[in-house]
Amino acid sequence: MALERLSRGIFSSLGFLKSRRKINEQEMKDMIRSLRRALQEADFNVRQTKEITERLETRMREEEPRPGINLQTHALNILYTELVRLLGPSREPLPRQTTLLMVGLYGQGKTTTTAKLAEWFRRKHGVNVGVIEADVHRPGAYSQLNQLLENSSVEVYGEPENTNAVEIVRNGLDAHASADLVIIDTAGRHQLDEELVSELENISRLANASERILVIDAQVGQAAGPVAASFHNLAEITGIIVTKLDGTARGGGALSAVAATGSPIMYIGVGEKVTDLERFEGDRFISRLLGMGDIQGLIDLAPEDLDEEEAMRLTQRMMTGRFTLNDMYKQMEMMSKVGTIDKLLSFLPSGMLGGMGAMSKSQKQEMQKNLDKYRVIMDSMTSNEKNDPLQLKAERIRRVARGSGVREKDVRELIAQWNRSKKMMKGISGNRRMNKQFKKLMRDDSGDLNEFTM
Ligand SMILES: Nc1nc2c(ncn2[C@@H]2O[C@H](COP(=O)(O)OP(=O)(O)OP(=O)(O)O)[C@@H](O)[C@H]2O)c(=O)[nH]1
Ligand SMILES: [Mg+2]
Repeated sequence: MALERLSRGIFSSLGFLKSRRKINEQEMKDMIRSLRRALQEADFNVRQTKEITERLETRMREEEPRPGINLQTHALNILYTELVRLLGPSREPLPRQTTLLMVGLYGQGKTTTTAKLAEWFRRKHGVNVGVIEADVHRPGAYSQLNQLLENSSVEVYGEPENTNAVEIVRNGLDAHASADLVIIDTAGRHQLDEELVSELENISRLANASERILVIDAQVGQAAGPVAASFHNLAEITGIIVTKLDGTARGGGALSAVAATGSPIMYIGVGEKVTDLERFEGDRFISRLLGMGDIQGLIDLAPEDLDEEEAMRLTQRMMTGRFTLNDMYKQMEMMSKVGTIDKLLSFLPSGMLGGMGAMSKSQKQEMQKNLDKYRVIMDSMTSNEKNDPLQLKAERIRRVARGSGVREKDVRELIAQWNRSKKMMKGISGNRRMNKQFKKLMRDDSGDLNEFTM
């Protein structure tokens, strides 16, 4: 799998930078050359490869690494931000007066994703969704779509006996005239052959869809760029959905699809069920694509004033399951120094901290608010109490609440949160993969970089 090689390629290109603060001209040249190869092998197109390596070189020449940060980490952080930038911001289709045309090659997940999107808009936006099955080539496409949506109120339009896709779309649009959102599933092929091209052109012209969405399997790799380019020529793609990201593929080829169409990735498919659809988040995608040291990233992201030793000590305590309210407090302080939780979370593997990385934006904002509140409450506690919050009985809880100007419920909530975090930390320390990664991190400079992937 080409993508699995990316992280290995990057780490071997940058490996020599570990424990270095300076490099010479020749080393820079060699590094860029080897990085270029790694990116190309991992499905990046020539233009992207050139752009990324040039930006890296420029920034490495212009930007001094922060004190205490070695050049490798510096370079990795630059690469990370450049890749996120390359992906661009994501967006969602509007939930009203919208027609989505789903296109893509054979077996990429169009029909499944049509059902997923229909359910997504019905559930999340409460709108009236209708779907049209316009695939007249795959036998059983209509019943497949019906089956996927059998427990949903989404209306499925299809004419399983009709072989004229354009006609079906015309009738379907009439049938769904009152729907807020209509999604049209089309036929796939191994290749974009002439028949499919003219059929798609006709459907596209008739439907005058507001969004033309390319569905692309995460495993396609190198082919993603050219495939996306040809569909773009045909139907002017406005958005991309990458499917099967629950598998082993990391989906780097999708970056070429972004480049070829100039359109954002909107969602990702993470399973076969109708609910297995997620909003696309570029930063998490890149972390996953690079498969690189998340804990390391978390620590290195902190500004100079963050005590690295303290961060290490904390992480170590987290990993051993010893975790007092004081530790949580420090962890929170650290978070606030790092800046937004968002940034911090993007560096955590999604299993860590109970899948906090998968929280929605509003959940994250909620958490940020809680942090401020918790901090005030903890200021009213003795350090003994912070070491063992379970000693706080009703009377003390009342006084702490009064002392910090919050409700008793808030104090109890803080204790409950600590209890949950503590349990999670225990879970993490019991997770062998995380533990292994952590031990490598602690070994510091002697560790073998190539093994640093998750
Ligand atoms: N694991 C996983 N499987 C998926 C995902 N999306 C689709 N699939 C599976 O991929 C296979 C093909 O999906 P379809 O939705 O039939 O693909 P299609 O593009 O409509 O295929 P054609 O109509 O034959 O061109 C099915 O077995 C799906 O269950 C995903 O996100 N994750
Ligand atoms: Mg299909």
